[in-house]
Amino acid sequence: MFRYQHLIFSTCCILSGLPALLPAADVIKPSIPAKPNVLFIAIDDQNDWIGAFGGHPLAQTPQIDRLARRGTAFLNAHCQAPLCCPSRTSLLLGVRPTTTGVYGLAPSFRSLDGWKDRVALPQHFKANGYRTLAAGKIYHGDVGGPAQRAREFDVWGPASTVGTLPQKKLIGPTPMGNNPLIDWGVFPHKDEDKGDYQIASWAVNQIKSAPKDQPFFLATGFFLPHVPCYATQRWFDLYPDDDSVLPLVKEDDRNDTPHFSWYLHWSLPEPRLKWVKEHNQWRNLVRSYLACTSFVDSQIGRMLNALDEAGLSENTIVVLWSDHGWHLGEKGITGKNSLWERSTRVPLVIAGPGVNPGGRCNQPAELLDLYPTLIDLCGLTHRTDLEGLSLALQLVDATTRRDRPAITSHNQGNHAIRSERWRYIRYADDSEELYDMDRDPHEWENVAAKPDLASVIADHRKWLPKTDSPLAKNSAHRILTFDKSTDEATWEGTTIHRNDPIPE
Ligand SMILES: [Ca+2]
Ligand SMILES: [Ca+2]
Repeated sequence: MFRYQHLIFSTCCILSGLPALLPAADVIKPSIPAKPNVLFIAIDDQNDWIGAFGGHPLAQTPQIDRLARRGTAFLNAHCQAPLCCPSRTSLLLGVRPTTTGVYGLAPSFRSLDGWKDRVALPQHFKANGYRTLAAGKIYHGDVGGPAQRAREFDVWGPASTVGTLPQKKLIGPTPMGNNPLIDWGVFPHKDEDKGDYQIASWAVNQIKSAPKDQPFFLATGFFLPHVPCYATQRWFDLYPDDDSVLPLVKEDDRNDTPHFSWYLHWSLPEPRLKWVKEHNQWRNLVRSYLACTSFVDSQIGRMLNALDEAGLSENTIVVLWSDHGWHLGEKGITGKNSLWERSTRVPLVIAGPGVNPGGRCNQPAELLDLYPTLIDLCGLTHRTDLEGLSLALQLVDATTRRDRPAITSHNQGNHAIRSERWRYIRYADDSEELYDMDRDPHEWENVAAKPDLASVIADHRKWLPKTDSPLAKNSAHRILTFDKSTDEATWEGTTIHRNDPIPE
């Protein structure tokens, strides 16, 4: 009974525009500042190999874990697209990729009629009296010229860079184009010369010198552990030089996944597991990725310390998220661009005034939810054109049910539906996968063909996006289309026939 009344009360307050967390004053801190600051932390290509998220037993992320203790960790949070540009576009606009048609690394939504003037999340903060600042990668790519940049954020800090580079690739040439970004390992350089260190330094200075009479929305986008995963020895040595660092993989795992599942990452610079094993690079890649994760964690710690030292922690909402996950051998691949857990699950933590400390939410959550959630937490003007659901209730009581599963799309017609227990995948050629995440957390056994699970599939199919837009104008890079009438797919402009060998 209590729960029911509580939900009714909370929902009414949110709908009426009252401070969203007011009704739960008995379980949260009593004073929520009218306009709390926001520290908005994005990590690029960071999967769930974070201590508090349990994706890797050896991951060392003491700073993010500290933040998770102070706030609520969303343990079943997923991106809306397993790729930078569509994921970030969705989060920043508050609408799904299946609404905008932005599925690839291009176009920028600011080049599209219908979206070029849409008020993005940082602009909504600005319109509500906030000073907005950004450093590193928040948007994917350029938003436009100086005039457009000034419209997106008030203050721009350093751009996203790797920083110091080795003189040549450390791992040698890689298949599918020998892309210069596909590299990893240790070489002598200084942490201070890395792009992410400089972004944190800039953010620390902004926190220390923040005007007292205006709230801030400070967005920091970290580059690592995006490839190239270069680390100094100090971070590399946190992880053992033996096979205990490797993720669990099943050798014949793709035998029961549809052939179409390969089309989603048909030909990419990221090497297959077969290549990294044959070239003795698997352990090196995994250690490098983990080392970069720990390095970025420490930079986040510097910003959290700055908030403490400036006396702003009690008055600042901290949001930490990644744009999508990354495979390191699972399902035979490295990289993103899949609809499985390792690619869609992201770390998501929200901490600060009004948030129940130590909350652990297992309800499905979407990065799409951040826009309406921050509107509630910060008392911004409400909007009726957002497709996410506010997580305000889960921030008070992490067990509060969220009926909608998390939905991830990769190009038109390919979708994953992640509920509390199940992952259902439907590809454009109507092939399917179903995983029981309670019994099979590695997604090793596709049970879609089991007759007794037909009702589970039917329940999940209901959530397939009703709007499934075709490609936005000038879509490019990692673009897949499928023609049912010919049974032919097109990847990056090249036709794939059913019997074509899977590229290695
Ligand atoms: Ca990314
Ligand atoms: Ca399998």
